Amino acid sequence: MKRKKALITGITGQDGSYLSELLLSKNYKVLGMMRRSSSFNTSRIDHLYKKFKNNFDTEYGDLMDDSSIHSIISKFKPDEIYNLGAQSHVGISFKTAKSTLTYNTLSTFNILETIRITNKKIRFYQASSSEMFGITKPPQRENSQFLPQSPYGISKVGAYHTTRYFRNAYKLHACNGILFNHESPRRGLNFVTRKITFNIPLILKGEIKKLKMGNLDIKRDWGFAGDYADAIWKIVQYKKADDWVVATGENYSIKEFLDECFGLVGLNWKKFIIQDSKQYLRPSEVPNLKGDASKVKKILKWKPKVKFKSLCKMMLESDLASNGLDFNEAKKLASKLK
Ligand code: NAP
Ligand code: G4F
Repeated sequence: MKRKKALITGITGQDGSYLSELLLSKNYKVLGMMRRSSSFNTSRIDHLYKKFKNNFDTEYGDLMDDSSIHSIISKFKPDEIYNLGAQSHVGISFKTAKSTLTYNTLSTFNILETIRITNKKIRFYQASSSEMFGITKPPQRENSQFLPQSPYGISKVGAYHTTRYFRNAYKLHACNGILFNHESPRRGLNFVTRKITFNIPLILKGEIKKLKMGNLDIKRDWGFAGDYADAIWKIVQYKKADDWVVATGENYSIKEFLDECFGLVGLNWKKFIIQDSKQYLRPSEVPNLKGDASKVKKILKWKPKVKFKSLCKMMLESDLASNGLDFNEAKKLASKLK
C-alpha cells in the first residue's frame, strides 16, 4: 500500500508534536511547516528528527505567504494537511486582536485556496475551537450557536466558515475538529493548567512565594492532548468531510484544578495564589465550556482515555520530575511550608 504523506502546520506546538508521533507510528511520512524564530522552537519535536530521520522533517514557511505554502505543497505532495498553526492564546488575542484575526483566519484561506488550485484530493483538517461557542450555555455540540467573546474566538469562527465554504463550494474534503481544551506536560507555560503545574515545584523549592492568576471560577472541559491527536486523525480518515466536537463531557473550575494539583503534594492553594489579578483578567470571558462529543463517539468510535485526575497527576508529575522531585519528596518540602 502507498505510504501516506501528511503536512502539519504548527508542528512545533503541543498538538503538532502529539499528532506527528501518532502519524509516524502509523507509518506516515510527516513534514512540518514552521516559522523562523530568533531562538530554537523545536523542543517538542527534537526527538523525532533522529528517531524517524527518513520520515520526519520540517521546512520553513509562512502561512500568510501563499507562495511558501504553494512551494511546500507542490514539492512534498501531501495526501493530508493538518492546519494547527495559529496564534492560540485567547488572553493575548485581546492585545494582538488585529494580527490574531488576520493570521488565524487568512492562513486557513491561504491553504485551502492552494489545495483548490493544486490538488483537490488533498484532505484538510482545521483546528477549530470550543472558544467559538463563547457564552452559549453548555453542553455545546456541533449545532450550538457560536457567540465568541475574544478576537481569537472570532478568528476561529472565520476559519471554521472558510473551511465549510471550500467544502461546500469546491467539494474539498475539508473538516473542522471543534476541540475543547486539551492539555499535557507539553502545554505552553502560559495556559492556566500548565501555569499551575509548572509553578508548584517552584513554590515547593521556595523560589516563588505567590502566584498571580485571573478568574478562577471559570469552568473548562479539559482532556489530554495525546487522546485528541487520535480524534484529529480519525476525523480526517472518515469518508465524509464534516464538523466534529471533541470533548470529555466533564468540566471543572480552575479552583478544582488547583485543589487537585496542590492536594497531590499536600498543600492548600489558597495560601499561594493571588486571585483576580488585573494582569490576567480578560475584557470578556467564556465562563463555562462542556462539550457533547456524542457524534465523534458514535460514528468515529473515539473516546478519551485520560480523565481529569490522571491529567492533573500526569502534568504535575512531569513538572516535579523536571525539578528533580517525585511526589514523596514534594510532600516533604510541602510540610515545611505549612
Ligand atoms: P500551541 O502549542 O500554541 O502551538 C501553536 C503552533 O502554531 C506553534 O507551532 C506555533 O509556532 C504556531 N504559530 C503560532 N503563531 C504563529 C504565527 N503567527 N505564524 C506561524 N506559526 C504560528 O497550540 P496547540 O495547543 O498545539 O493548538 C494547536 C491548534 O489547535 C491551534 O490552532 C489552536 O488554536 C487549536 N486549538 C487548541 C486547543 C487546545 O486546547 N490546545 C483547543 C482547540 C483548538 P511557534 O512554536 O513558533 O510559536
Ligand atoms: O488556559 P487558558 O489560557 O485557555 P483558554 O482561554 O480556554 O484557551 C485554550 O482553549 C481553547 C479551547 O477552548 C483553545 F482554542 C485555545 O487555543 C487555548 O488552547 O485559560 C482558561 C481559563 C480562562 O477563562 C482564563 O481567563 O482560565 C482563566 N485563567 C484564570 N487565571 C487564566 C489564569 N488563564 C491563564 N492563561 N492564566 C491565568 O493566570
